[in-house]
Amino acid sequence: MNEIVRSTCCYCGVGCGLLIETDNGGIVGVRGDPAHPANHGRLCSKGASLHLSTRPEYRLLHPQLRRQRDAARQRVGWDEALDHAADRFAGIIAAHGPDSVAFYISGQLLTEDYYVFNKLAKGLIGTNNVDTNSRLCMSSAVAGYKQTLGADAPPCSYEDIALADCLLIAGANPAIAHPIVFRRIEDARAANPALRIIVVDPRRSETAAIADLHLPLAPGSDIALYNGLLHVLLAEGLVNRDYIARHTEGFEALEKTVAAYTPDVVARLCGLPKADIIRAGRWFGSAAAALSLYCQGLNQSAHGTHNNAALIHLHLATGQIGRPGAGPFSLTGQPNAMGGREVGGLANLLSAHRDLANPEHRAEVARLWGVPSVPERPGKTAIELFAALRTGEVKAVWIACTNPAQSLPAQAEVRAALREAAFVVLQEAYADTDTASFADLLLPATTWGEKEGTVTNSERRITHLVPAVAPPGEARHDWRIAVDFARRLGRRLAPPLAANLFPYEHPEQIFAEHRQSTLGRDLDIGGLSYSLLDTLGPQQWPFPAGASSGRQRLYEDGIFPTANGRARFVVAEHRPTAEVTDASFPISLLSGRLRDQWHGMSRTGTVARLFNLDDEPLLTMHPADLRQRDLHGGDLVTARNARGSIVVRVAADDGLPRGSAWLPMHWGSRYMNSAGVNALTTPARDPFSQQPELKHAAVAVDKADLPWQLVVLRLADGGETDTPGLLEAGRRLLGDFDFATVGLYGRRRPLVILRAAHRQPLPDDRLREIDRLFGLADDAAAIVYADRQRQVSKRAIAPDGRLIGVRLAGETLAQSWLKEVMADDSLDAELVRWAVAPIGRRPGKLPQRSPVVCRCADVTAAEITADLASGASLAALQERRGCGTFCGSCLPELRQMVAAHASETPGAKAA
Ligand SMILES: Nc1nc2c(c(=O)[nH]1)N[C@H]1C(S)=C(S)[C@@H](COP(=O)(O)OP(=O)(O)OC[C@H]3O[C@@H](n4cnc5c(=O)[nH]c(N)nc54)[C@H](O)[C@@H]3O)O[C@H]1N2
Ligand SMILES: Nc1nc2c(c(=O)[nH]1)N[C@H]1C(S)=C(S)[C@@H](COP(=O)(O)OP(=O)(O)OC[C@H]3O[C@@H](n4cnc5c(=O)[nH]c(N)nc54)[C@H](O)[C@@H]3O)O[C@H]1N2
Ligand code: SF4
Ligand SMILES: [Mo]
Repeated sequence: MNEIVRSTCCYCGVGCGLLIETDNGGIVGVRGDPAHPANHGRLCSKGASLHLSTRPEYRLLHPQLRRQRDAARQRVGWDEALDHAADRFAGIIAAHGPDSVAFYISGQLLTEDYYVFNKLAKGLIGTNNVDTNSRLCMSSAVAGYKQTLGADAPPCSYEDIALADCLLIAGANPAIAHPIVFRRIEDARAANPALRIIVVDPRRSETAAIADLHLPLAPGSDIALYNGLLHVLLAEGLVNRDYIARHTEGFEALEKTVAAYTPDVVARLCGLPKADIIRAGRWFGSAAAALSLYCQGLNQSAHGTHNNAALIHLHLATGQIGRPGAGPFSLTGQPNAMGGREVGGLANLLSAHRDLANPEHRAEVARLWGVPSVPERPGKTAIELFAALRTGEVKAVWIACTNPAQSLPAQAEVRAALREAAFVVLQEAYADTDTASFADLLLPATTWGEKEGTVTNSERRITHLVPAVAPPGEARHDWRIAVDFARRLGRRLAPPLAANLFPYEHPEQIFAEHRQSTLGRDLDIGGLSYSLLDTLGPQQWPFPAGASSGRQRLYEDGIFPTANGRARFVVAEHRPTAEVTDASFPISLLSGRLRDQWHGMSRTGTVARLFNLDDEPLLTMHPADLRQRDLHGGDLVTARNARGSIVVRVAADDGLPRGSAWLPMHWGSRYMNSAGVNALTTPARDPFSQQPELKHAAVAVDKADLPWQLVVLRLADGGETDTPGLLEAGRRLLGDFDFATVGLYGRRRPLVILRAAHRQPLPDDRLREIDRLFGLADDAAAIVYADRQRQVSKRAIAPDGRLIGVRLAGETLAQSWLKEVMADDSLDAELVRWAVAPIGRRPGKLPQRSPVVCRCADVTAAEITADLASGASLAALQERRGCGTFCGSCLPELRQMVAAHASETPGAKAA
């Protein structure tokens, strides 16, 4: 029987609501939830394909334990797993003290999960060593808000996007990273011709396409730019002296500082035209409502806190805050980065926006938890934590819902630390992330669609989630695993104290305790409960007892949560990036996101459709930089510095400034033969937030001389059930080549693609082994081509004339057309022999794929035309193919196709 369960998307911080459709205990579909205020029914390609990412073959289903270093892990029961973990932690704590253990958790956990981990570390064990991947993500935003506004709270709402008349999008690429926020930006653009959009990004990003003014500043020069804009505001009399006098402090000192940031100086520091700096200042300063949207381009910097502060200054100096359409709106990355911050899930924070450094706050939390004290010594932040693991100061680490062996900078050090640690626990939903290979204990966790608890999105909106399906295998809820471990550890460490610390049998008990901790604080949610969230729908905090709805906007009264109620200007000076490019390492390496992949790809990397836009990690560079190195798009290069070296393919992008390169962050050791971009990134970090400078590393890029190439294209002819095994086959081969990637592609059926290159040809017996691994060994169904002299060997397998696999070695030109026809599973039997034709000749009449109209549902113009011809209306098209029902960006084109069809066809109705 089909059922519909309300939930949210587990990807980005937009926090879109969706409806999960289940059938027979399995998830069979998703749709945007029209009733959710974050998205009003829209979803992007990632959210819209969530139901395709739930296959049990990819999941971690049972606890696994390795009792001795280098031994294989074995399946164990939950009791044995957790008792072992408690013994190890208790032993290490007894011998080396509470600070010898640590927890490294995630902004993708639910608030309740987070709460328990925090209490376990700070309340029971007595260590503040609990940090999260938010350290790589939002900690500079947290510090920036706290330094200026006094508390870590984004003051705006998504609705402000429609109300602004100047949008400053700085170091953010919402077209890719927050697509449904971007849909709102597009709507605002369409509704308000006077809207001015400024995009500050070294790259001409996908978001820059919508900008009226793109400021491609030099990487890392944001402080100079915002100081320069403030200089312009002052020079042109566009600051709000009255607001500054009544609601802020510290302006005089800043005014002195920015006097030196003249448009000339800033033009030089940022590499921007002076006129553009002045224009941006005027636009911001003369707007009736100015809204900033910002993200990792500001945060992931060795001066990220001041990047944030310098931007917030512009709002304080003009009074563009606490009003409709105005304010500094930090976009959160992960679905529940906000919830983690609310419960104090960072090494320097305590529950409900309390500070570890504040003795009163520590006493309050200790009272609340019923423990004698909360430790005073700040915990280790992410980078410090892994450095301490490497030196042995920290001996055991419990990792949950994050993949540090891919996402932390300077991977060589991180992986050495994980290898040498005395005890590593990993609590994961998926089977084999890069971190899993280092785990002594693997604990299977439930994930999207299976959990109950709450999440808070970028606009402070809390949604209550309920499970749609039962956990697979023996997977357990994250809060439950933490509680079961805490009880066991409590019995070993402090029996009387621990007896009542973790009484929870249901997540709402945890929520209630968290709610209690927020009373009277800026994020007071005293009026919320699960049932109220179910009846009223998702709510923004604060929501104190007695309130009838959450608060849309903060600081409307101009009173800030600082000691004297005034917001603060802090003096921020321009600083170079931690690593400056030079003759040996002349390229500044940027990294970030692609639209259809999520971080380490444990989930998105299982969905073939999500590779169709980008199926390889490409290092993009300015065409002039390529020419200078005698490189062409498609060539392989080595990118290296003192920390590591990787081999990738290059592509030209004239939207990049000269002297920089850009690489997506998503490909790690499971999809390529290196750790990916974080082999090269620097652990240098911001002094206030301790957030590392993931966005800038100095590297050298040179041509890689790997003349011998190999490509395997293998259709998963059994469909999704075959895909995991084929991907695994590719993975086993990655290490055999100087360059290799494995991934998916496909529409009708998944196609697994291995691409490799090597110094010299592989011998025939190795090729045979590869053929065997990919199920291409059947001689009866094989068509082969070999040119010994040129060391070319090709093999295609076509049982009953249907091409299911091709292996090209030595010469691989046919791969691009083969990829397309195989993905459609549309190759005529007579064309099969072309697969192995010499020098990649292509057949004359190749089936041409019609252009894709709806990228989310992957529907082509031909398919739409065919449906229209058979009498379908727009509604019927949407129902049948899903096109135009996710992000909505193709709706204008769809409507136009329907109208054109109607006008050409007498009697047809335009829907
Ligand atoms: N598709 C997809 N969406 C995601 C995610 C994902 O993995 N995939 N992850 C989510 C998470 S956790 C996060 S944190 C967000 C991140 O969201 P964003 O921060 O919007 O995305 P990024 O691609 O990391 O970087 C944004 C931009 O910063 C620019 N940039 C680099 N250096 C500088 C600089 O010095 N100054 C300025 N002004 N800009 C600079 C880059 O060129 C890039 O275009 O995305 C979230 N959404
Ligand atoms: N070079 C470079 N590096 C970066 C960045 C960058 O821009 N450039 N961005 C940084 C940023 S902003 C971020 S946020 C990080 C993200 O980095 P990570 O946190 O390492 O990324 P994910 O792949 O999202 O890891 C989450 C893991 O949790 C698992 N999981 C999913 N759901 C659940 C669940 O419910 N419970 C449990 N226990 N596990 C679950 C997933 O399978 C996945 O392996 O990367 C950072 N690293
Ligand atoms: S914008 Fe896309 S990825 Fe982000 S929450 Fe919405 S559907 Fe999910
Ligand atoms: Mo993030």
